[in-house]
Amino acid sequence: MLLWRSLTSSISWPRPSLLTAASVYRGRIPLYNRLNPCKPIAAGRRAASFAAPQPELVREALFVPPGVAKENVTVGMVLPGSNIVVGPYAGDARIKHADFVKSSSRAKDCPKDDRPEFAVIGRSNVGKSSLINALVRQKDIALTSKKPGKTQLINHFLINKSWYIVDLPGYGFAHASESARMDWSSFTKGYFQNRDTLVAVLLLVDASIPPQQIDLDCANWLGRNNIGMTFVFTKCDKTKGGKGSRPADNIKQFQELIKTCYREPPPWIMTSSVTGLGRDELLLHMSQLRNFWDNNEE
Ligand SMILES: Nc1nc2c(ncn2[C@@H]2O[C@H](COP(=O)(O)OP(=O)(O)OP(=O)(O)O)[C@@H](O)[C@H]2O)c(=O)[nH]1
Ligand SMILES: [Mg+2]
Repeated sequence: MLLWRSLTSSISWPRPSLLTAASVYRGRIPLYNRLNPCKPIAAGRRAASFAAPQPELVREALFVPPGVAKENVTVGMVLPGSNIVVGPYAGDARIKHADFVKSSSRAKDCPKDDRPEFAVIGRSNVGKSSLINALVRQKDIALTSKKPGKTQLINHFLINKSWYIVDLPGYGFAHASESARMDWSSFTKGYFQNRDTLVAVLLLVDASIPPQQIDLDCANWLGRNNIGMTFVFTKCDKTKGGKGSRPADNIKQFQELIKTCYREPPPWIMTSSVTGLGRDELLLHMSQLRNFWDNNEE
């Protein structure tokens, strides 16, 4: 577990990397669905995709999991819309059951068992609850709202009776110092520091708006506390209206801002809870994090 944490949260100052949304490939993004775990690609389509010219990989921008050597990575191993390489720990990513378990107001009230869990965090209104609903394909298992601040407690959802997804309250109301802003809720902080079963944090970032300082502060706080994270860009369907900038540009800018902070590029993925973009890919990534954790738990 410690090895994985150091891989996903290896924050260091300063060591530049080439982490930009557009720079994982120097060609076109590979076909969506190439690694969809639920729908294997038919032999004919597979053959056709191998025959197509392969874009050049920018290996320095990739998140390479344990069990994979960077020099052996091929385009087909990278999840579409992400920098995430799929390795030998990836497994069955399907969700067959999802049950709401409980809401807790304190870390010590959270379920006490040794099942692995993923925490979903981000600014209020970034789409945390919507992402959970999209992942489990249930409309309202997590409550959503147009008004920020809907989720006020730590909510545990049990998946396939074997692991948890946790919906946490959003941060981002106060205009205050970094430390004050990160103290968005003492119980949330307490949760991160005391939850031994935490496999990784999914840090959600709204791709429909330019980078926000508070998200960068949150990433830095997680990094300093050695908590593994995956950046999940939300609302990637919002290509029109808003403040005029497009998700791809916002993601690129965000990555420019964080790229000097990491020894190895952290995993990132583009999603939309409206269109389902990135759903299967994110679940596959979570399966490899989970399986690695299961196999290396101390
Ligand atoms: N277009 C679009 N809208 C989204 C997406 N995800 C969430 N939303 C909308 O964003 C709003 C906030 O979504 P929530 O899922 O409640 O956000 P949250 O992060 O859980 O918010 P809090 O619980 O208040 O912290 C809702 O109106 C959602 O419909 C997305 O991928 N695309
Ligand atoms: Mg919510």
